Amino acid sequence: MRGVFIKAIVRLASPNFAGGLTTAELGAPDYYLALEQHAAYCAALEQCGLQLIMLEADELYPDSCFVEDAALIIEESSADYADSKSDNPRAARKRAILTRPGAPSRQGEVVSMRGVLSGLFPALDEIRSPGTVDGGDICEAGTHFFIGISERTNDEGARQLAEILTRQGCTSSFVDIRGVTGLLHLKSGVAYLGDKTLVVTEALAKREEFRGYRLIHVDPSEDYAANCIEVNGRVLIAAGHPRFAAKLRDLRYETIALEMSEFQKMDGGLSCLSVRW
Ligand code: CIR
Repeated sequence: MRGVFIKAIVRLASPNFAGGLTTAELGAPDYYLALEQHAAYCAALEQCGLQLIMLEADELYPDSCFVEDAALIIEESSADYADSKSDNPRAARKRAILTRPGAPSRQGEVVSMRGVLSGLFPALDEIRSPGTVDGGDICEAGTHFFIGISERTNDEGARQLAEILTRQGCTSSFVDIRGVTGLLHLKSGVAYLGDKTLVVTEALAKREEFRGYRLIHVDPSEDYAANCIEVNGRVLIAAGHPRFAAKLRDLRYETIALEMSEFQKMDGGLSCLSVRW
């Protein structure tokens, strides 16, 4: 069973946010509008019941508001836990994993993430050199994790992560997205909504790795919408994607649409603005 999300880490964009990495060619983001959009994003997470841990902006790392890339929190799924007599099975034991972002300009983001997570979790796992992993390449689907091999997440990083996941009783499979046009991260093209259901772009829809899942296809004109997040029964989606919004509505999902234009200009999506657990 997928547990309830109770907390999330978010970080404010810094005034030099526009100096981060991007391939989007959508122009420079407006910092003040980004702050407004971020505030709406945070409010939506709170509306879904999450308690937020808000980190200060960090000018040393213009991409650091994309906190998802620096860490991952997983639920242990060991036999011990499954058999436990806890009266609250949803209060699962969680473990934190520090990643090692693939872009050299982002690797230092892990330092402050380590400080935050070590105050919240008794022990941290971590990806070590020469492995690299961006959190955006990790798609949790219950106790299974799809790990994207991308320009940011290399084979060694994926191997280390798979090993950590196995130790926690989870399974994983690799999805090589190198060469798929327009996909920075795996989760730029796939999202898990619970109940063995994945949202996928056409570029990923036929992948063998996703067989056995119910697929919700994103219209190619709305690829950016694939990066959506399910939070405690609601789905946060990027505003401005009417076909996708209608499709989810028809499937009886409750959605919250959020303006993401300024983050999209920096190749960011909804998932990357928070670490949720
Ligand atoms: C980067 O290129 O690393 C940032 N400008 C955007 C990161 C987006 N992260 C994500 O989708 N998980």
